[in-house]
Amino acid sequence: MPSVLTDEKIPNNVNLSSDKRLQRALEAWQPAFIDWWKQMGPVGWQERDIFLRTAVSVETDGWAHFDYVKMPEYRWGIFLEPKQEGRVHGFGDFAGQPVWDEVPGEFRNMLRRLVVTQGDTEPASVEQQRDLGATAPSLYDLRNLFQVNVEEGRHLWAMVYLLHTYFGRDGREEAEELLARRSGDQDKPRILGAFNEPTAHWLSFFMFTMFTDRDGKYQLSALAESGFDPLARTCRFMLTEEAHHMFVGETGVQRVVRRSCELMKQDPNGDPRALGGIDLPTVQKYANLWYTLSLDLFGGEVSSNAADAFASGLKGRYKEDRYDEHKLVGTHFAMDVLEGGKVVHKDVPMRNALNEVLRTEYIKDCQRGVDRWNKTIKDAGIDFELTLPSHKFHRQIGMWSTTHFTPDGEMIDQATFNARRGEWLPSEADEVYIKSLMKPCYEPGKMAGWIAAPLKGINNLPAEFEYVRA
Ligand code: BYC
Ligand code: FE
Ligand code: FE
Repeated sequence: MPSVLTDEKIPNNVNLSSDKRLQRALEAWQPAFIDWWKQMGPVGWQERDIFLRTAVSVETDGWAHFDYVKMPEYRWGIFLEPKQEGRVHGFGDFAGQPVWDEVPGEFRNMLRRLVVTQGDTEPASVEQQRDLGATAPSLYDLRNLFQVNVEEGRHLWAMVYLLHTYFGRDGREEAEELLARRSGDQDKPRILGAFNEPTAHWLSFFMFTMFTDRDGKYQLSALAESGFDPLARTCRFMLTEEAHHMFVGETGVQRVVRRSCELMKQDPNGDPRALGGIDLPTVQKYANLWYTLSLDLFGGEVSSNAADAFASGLKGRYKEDRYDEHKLVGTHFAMDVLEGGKVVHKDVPMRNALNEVLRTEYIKDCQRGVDRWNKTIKDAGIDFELTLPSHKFHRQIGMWSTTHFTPDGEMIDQATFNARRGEWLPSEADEVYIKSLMKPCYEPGKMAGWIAAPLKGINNLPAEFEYVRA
């Protein structure tokens, strides 16, 4: 296992200097990445010292180094988990056979598409979040935003490493394209729906990191099972960083909720908006929005792409080890489907149902987070419960996208949906109201009025630490 060479242009644990051609190709991509970062990354703050975590190795204790750094000087590196000798395919048609260190010709296109799709989401999220530095509720939050941003940048590096190393010329072209598409752009949008949606304020940012980064956790976990070993190894390490992104989202919303409860008790009419807070029904609407946009990221309910990716050993299930059976031939998944305009519960061949299987695991994980928000509300003595809407509600991908449902999962016509949309999803007025609250609060230890302080700071530092230096 080569150790990390931090004096190299590109920090890495893949012995990059032993492959001069690859090293040169990546060193040629590096300035393009920095240009993209300066153009499309966080607006402002680029010359400021930010207290950031940098991955410096993959050792469980000690992989992260915390210090002040200017973002453009962040040491984006390439880190793969160590190779496990003798690793075999854990699922699919090749189960039990040795994993691949090179791309098998017959699966090259499918694999490239998976890597490109994964890679595309990383810079997309940075683009979506680029204006948020103007309105952070505290220096603690500002720092967390930038932490997420630089690590999504590193995740882009992880995928570009795979493209350059294993896909030759078209891999290099794809790597350039990853810097050319733009979130929300009419002509060259990012690949997946949610990554073209505006994240115009901090409530959307927290919902995004709660729900959309959590899709990342599940997709990366499925790719971490891959029989293409370099993909598995790189995704495993990406998951280590991902945990913090979801922490930012879950605790961010939790702090909004806590503050909302405090203000409800302070206001004579129990209305947090009267005191500059965010009311819980509005929190619910933003949860509905970002949860459903994120459900779309799992793809169609019945998918031959998913079946092919599993069969060929490229993409497994969440924690494949927990299952007894890894071939999934002749087995079925019982799920709701739309047939002749009606919802019916039926058995679908398992391999074709794997997007839905992964989505089902994701839903359970989201629910655990929502339960923790509800505990905060209950502990405050407020009678209100946040819920996850039905997986059929407000879908834009898959079979449920062809008709309309209430958050309770009841089928309705389009007119009814349109008439009631504002009860369930953020309205223009909600968006205007939330944006009106977004005033920066940049004194160490101070918090904007619409959000509670965090319970503790970063890396055992106090919450009032100067996370971004003036
Ligand atoms: N939007 O067979 P189907 C993260 C397309 S997040 C637009 O149903 P499949 C992160 C699909 O491409 C994790 N198009 O689905 C989070 C296909 O198009 P073509 C990202 C969509 O292929 C926060 C057609 O519909 N990683 O890391 O089984 C911050 C039929 O597709 C969408 C991955 O996604 C959509 N939502 O599944 C930063 C892992 N959904 O080929 C980062 C890699 C589907 O007919 N990607 N389509 O033109 C995959 O595994 C799969 O591509 C998907 C789609 C799960 C996304
Ligand atoms: Fe990521
Ligand atoms: Fe993330």
